[in-house]
Amino acid sequence: MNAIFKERLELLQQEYNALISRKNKRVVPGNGIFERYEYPILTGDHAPLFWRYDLNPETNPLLVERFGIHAAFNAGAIKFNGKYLLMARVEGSDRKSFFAVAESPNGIDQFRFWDYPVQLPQVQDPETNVYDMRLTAHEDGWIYGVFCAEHKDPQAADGDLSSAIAKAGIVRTRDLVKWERLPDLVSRSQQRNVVLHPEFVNGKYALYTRPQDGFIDAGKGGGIGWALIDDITNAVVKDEKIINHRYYHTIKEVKNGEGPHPIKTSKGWLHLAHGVRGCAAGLRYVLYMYMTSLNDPSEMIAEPAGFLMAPEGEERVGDVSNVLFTNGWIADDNGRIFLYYASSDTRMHVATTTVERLVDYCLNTAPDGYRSATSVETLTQLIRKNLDYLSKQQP
Ligand code: M1P
Repeated sequence: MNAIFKERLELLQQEYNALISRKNKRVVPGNGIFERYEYPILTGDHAPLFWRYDLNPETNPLLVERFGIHAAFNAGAIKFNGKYLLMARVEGSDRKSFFAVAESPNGIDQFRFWDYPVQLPQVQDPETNVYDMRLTAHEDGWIYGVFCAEHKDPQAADGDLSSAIAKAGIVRTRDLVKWERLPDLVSRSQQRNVVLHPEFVNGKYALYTRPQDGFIDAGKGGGIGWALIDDITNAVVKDEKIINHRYYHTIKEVKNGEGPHPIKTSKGWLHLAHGVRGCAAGLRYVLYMYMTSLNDPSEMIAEPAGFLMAPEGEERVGDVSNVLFTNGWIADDNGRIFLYYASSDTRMHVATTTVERLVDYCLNTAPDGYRSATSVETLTQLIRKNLDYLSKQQP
């Protein structure tokens, strides 16, 4: 082993070990709804050295990188055998993304990738790129992964090397190692952000969908859809209704999409989603919440105005800046929630909260009145209530 190789290897190992073992710090006091954490929990730098380097000094005497990985983001999440697992979208310098599982003992730090990325079985018409897997431990006993499978648009004009088609790919597993690929979802429109509900509804599988006119534009899609599926092994969207609409001058006027599958609580299903609006800086992606009924998970019962989380600080900058996106959260049996979110298509973060706090947020935050005047009215009511209360407290 030559001196350059040895020195570089030592430095790389030190840096990697420090990153993997770094303890995270909760940022307090926060807004009471959730707490952010100081450090991102998963990044491209978390990729093991044996993914990025040929570690044989004979074949790589200068120890230069052989496979660049620059981002780990938009992760599905699941608690499995007592460990907190993220199904990350890992992106290489070649722009292709793939799935890889990273595991943590506590959900907030020490995330470490499993040795190999997911070996995703291919379909007959193989996609170019895959991303944003939502994991659902379904009551049928399987763990499903639903993800975006992106193809070059076969109708694209000569010279158009950008137009693409988004479909929902579906896989299932019992151990998160061996995966069975099911046929892609059949739908009249393109689909992205498709999520499997964890329970049967009227004896059928239920999907949250996001019908879209084009690859980027949701167009007439209307919002987050809901479709009951007869057979998950040949999934076809026959009827689709919009359950969470987009509105003018809101955080989701351009598009929205279901995040991870909703969490069941005694007061209803808690939903986490992303909303998109346009501005001079481009598209701005934020996270928001809504709740649906226990009797009918497609029936809206509450939706606080505006966003739950928007990009802050370093979250605002990355490969696609001004983006927060989520497709994973974990609710522990004691009601603690680990909300996993990605910033700017680059890195993963965690925020912690509880079922109690999120239900309180959803049921006791005023809905959007869609006008400045209604916002002022809501604020004025709160101010008046507080000032009345405080004046009565004075000696
Ligand atoms: O770049 C921001 C996000 O854009 C897409 O989300 P949506 O379909 O809602 O526009 C996805 O490609 C997502 O992966 C990405 O984070």
